[in-house]
Amino acid sequence: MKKSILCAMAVSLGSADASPLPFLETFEAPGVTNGTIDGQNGWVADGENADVQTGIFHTGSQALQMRNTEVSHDLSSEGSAVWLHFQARCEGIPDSTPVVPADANLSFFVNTNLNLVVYSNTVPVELGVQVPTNVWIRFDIYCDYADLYWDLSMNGTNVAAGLPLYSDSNQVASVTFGNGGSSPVYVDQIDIADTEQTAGGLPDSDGDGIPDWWEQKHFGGVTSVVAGDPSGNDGLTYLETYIAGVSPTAFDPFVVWPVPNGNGLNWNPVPSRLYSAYWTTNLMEAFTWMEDIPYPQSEFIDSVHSNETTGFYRLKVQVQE
Ligand SMILES: [Ca+2]
Ligand SMILES: [Ca+2]
Repeated sequence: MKKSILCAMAVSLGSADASPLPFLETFEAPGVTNGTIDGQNGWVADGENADVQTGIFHTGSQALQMRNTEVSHDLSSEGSAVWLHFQARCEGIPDSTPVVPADANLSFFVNTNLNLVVYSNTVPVELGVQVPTNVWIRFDIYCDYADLYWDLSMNGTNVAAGLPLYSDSNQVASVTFGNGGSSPVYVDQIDIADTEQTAGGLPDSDGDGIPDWWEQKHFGGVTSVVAGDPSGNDGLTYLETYIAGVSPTAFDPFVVWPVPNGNGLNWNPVPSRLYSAYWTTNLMEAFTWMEDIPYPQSEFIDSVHSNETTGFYRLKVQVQE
């Protein structure tokens, strides 16, 4: 049976050699070498041609080329959400419609009209979104296993949000890419994580600094909040609650507490955040920068002012880029 799944995330039983998230696949040496991907770096290919090649790539000097094949990789995750992004490139028009496996959580594909088709639960929905050929396209997926929905963006623009998951699994266990046609599909820069990864940028449809996934998760639409408006959390703006990683709807302070001898701070760190510690001896004076502390560190120890009896710390938090 021909399958032309461009991307399907399917759940299967986790295996002993499943890769823990985050999982990054660049298709570069020495991780993988030229030739079939089957058996390299944990990938399993089912079909004719699934090759790492050097002719067409997005980043580095190699990418995966697929024809009449499916490739999958086992994953293991402790998280309740998955952020997936990758680059894909279709060289021709797909000539078949894929069969989505019953254990898939979410699935989308490019149909024979070059339109995107997403699965809303078990129902395929053709979007009015044309997929260009012979050009690299970035796809971003947010999959929420707590609230059982997923979002899809193409080239940074949301094209579907809040779609119910195909099955009620509560963890990702594998990812599958496929192309049932004989015209090549290329894939590169696959990045799958179960914490927010802001380094490559996240889709932000209204450009307000709060990514789509967060607006969708908390307020049911990717452009639902105005970043500078007051949230339901004690006077913080929505943007501030996103950055600090606290509730935007209820009182939920970001708590910083002193280390036992008082010469430093502890806090609960949020993924993809950079914390900066500042000091002043007098609140009438400006604070002086002391140190930057990236996630997952959660402590600042002040070796400069350890002999001083009074002073004030300030902890600044920003999103890592
Ligand atoms: Ca590459
Ligand atoms: Ca936004």
